[in-house]
Amino acid sequence: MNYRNIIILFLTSIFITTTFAQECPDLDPTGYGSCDMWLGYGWTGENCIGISGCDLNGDEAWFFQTIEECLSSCDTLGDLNSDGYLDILDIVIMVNIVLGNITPTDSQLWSGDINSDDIINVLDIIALVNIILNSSQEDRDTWQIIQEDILTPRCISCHETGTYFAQISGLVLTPDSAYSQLIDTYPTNMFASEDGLVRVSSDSGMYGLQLSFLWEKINAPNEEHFHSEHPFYGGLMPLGAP
Ligand code: HEC
Ligand SMILES: [Ca+2]
Ligand SMILES: [Ca+2]
Repeated sequence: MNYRNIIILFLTSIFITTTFAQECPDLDPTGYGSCDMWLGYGWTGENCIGISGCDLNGDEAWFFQTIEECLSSCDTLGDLNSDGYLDILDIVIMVNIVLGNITPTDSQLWSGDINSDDIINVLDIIALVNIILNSSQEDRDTWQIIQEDILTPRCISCHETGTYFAQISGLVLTPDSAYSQLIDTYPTNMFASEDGLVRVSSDSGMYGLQLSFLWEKINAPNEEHFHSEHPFYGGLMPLGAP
């Protein structure tokens, strides 16, 4: 897998979602009485934490000796926000960890290290994107998937020739023009353009990602940064979505 295609891969995985069954029940750490007796590590739904109490209430199967044992039994590789789905939200969190914008929790350190080499880096991002893509059993090429699954249903209601929104954004995302309008082109937004961003950079790896305005426009967990540091970059896309 080539680093050069990471952004395209990244885009591809938007709105493709993989579901799986969560293994362990969510324990309530305050639910075992007010004694100080050490019970073990248990899964709370987001993380594995140490739990004390008076007795195990019949939950002995869900308490573990070490945090690693707990994470590997209860957490899911790739599910960084622990919502039971593998999707773009997990990729966005992982990218923000790699960029140093988010300090990962124990659970994220475990679930984000897809290739088990004890660090989270661009290789894990590629691995996660691959897991998500492979699960959807695609035989279309990447750009076709982006166009048919993302741009056409989610974006062209506004970004279509002749609409007012296409006019003010200067961006048309219908199949005949999306690729040529996105890759290595300058944004209409003059603040982003002056900052040296292109819409989607074909530069390699994380550097290309940081140069891409589209990344800024869809990186929802980073919304605060987006609005405070770039007050003139416009709205997050798709505009008006939750
Ligand atoms: C409800 C209408 C609407 C939808 C849906 C929408 N956009 Fe936009 N888009 C706009 C408007 C309006 C602008 C210009 C103002 C701004 O940047 O906020 C814009 C600007 C942009 C820009 C910056 C263009 C530039 O060069 O300055 C990008 C990139 C973008 N949209 C991508 C997308 C993508 C990708 C989607 C689908 C996931 C999408 N938009 C969905 C209305 C929309
Ligand atoms: Ca998830
Ligand atoms: Ca790793």
